[in-house]
Amino acid sequence: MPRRRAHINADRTLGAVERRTNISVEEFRERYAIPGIPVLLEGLADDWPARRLWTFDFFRQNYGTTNVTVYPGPRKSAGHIVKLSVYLDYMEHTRDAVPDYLSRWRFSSRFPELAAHYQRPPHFPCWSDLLPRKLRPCWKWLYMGPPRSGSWTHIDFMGTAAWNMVFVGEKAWRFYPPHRRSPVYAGETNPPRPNPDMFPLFAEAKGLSCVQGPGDIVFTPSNWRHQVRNESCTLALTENFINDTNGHCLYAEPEDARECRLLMLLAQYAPAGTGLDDPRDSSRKRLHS
Ligand SMILES: O=C(O)CCC(=O)C(=O)O
Ligand SMILES: [Fe+2]
Repeated sequence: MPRRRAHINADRTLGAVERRTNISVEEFRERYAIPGIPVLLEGLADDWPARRLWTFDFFRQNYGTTNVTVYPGPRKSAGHIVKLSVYLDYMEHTRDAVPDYLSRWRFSSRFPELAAHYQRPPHFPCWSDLLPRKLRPCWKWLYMGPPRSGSWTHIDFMGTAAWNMVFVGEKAWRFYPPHRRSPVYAGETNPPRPNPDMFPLFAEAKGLSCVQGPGDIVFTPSNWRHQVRNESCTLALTENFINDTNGHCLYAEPEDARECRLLMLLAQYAPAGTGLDDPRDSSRKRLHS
């Protein structure tokens, strides 16, 4: 098998995301989580039952009649509902330039057995675990998509960080560091080919890239803009988290009532001294570009 590409060579301004094998919790925390540096982690999920069980056939056979919402193109847009088996057929055959994407499938409340097929690595503790069970947000999603599907440049919600694990296929990631006046224009640009007249600074946008394959976990730190493109038919899991390494990134401008309630809950249940005492304190703002 050819050696996986380390990163996307076409972008001269993108360096390679570091690739680490069997990293300890302590080293991950000191070198990547606290400073907020993306990293690709190998070997953290080798013993999950999901590594062996989760294939497209497995989902077709066991969940094919389930309704899922798929989204046309990588922009946030209204989705439409289809049976999972119908989407998998589409995924395997489509030649669409901008294909429909099964993204953000909240599988775990309806199918808790799936969540039992893996165990979150101890590298990513989350304050949401401290909330009473029935108030806990469910920050777990499955993604399935054909080549050319993916997610446009964005920052994850509420200042959370994320880890993402691929089971089948390959994802190409581009990361751009937090920056008040970001040359990726608040994610308006769609790398790799934004219009230079509209986005003149983009050519200088420095960042990191990597290609993630089965068994690799990608860590996205809080406030890093990132873009993801599926290179082949891809099946992946993502979870977001907030803990003492990135709690200072939780922003004080909730976008809706649900986020507001969640911030209040975290302020109530997260450990003392986290800086979350008053989520309404507007001095703690999210980074804007
Ligand atoms: O795999 C993807 O398309 C996007 C993953 C991601 O960035 C997210 O869930 O926020
Ligand atoms: Fe994301």
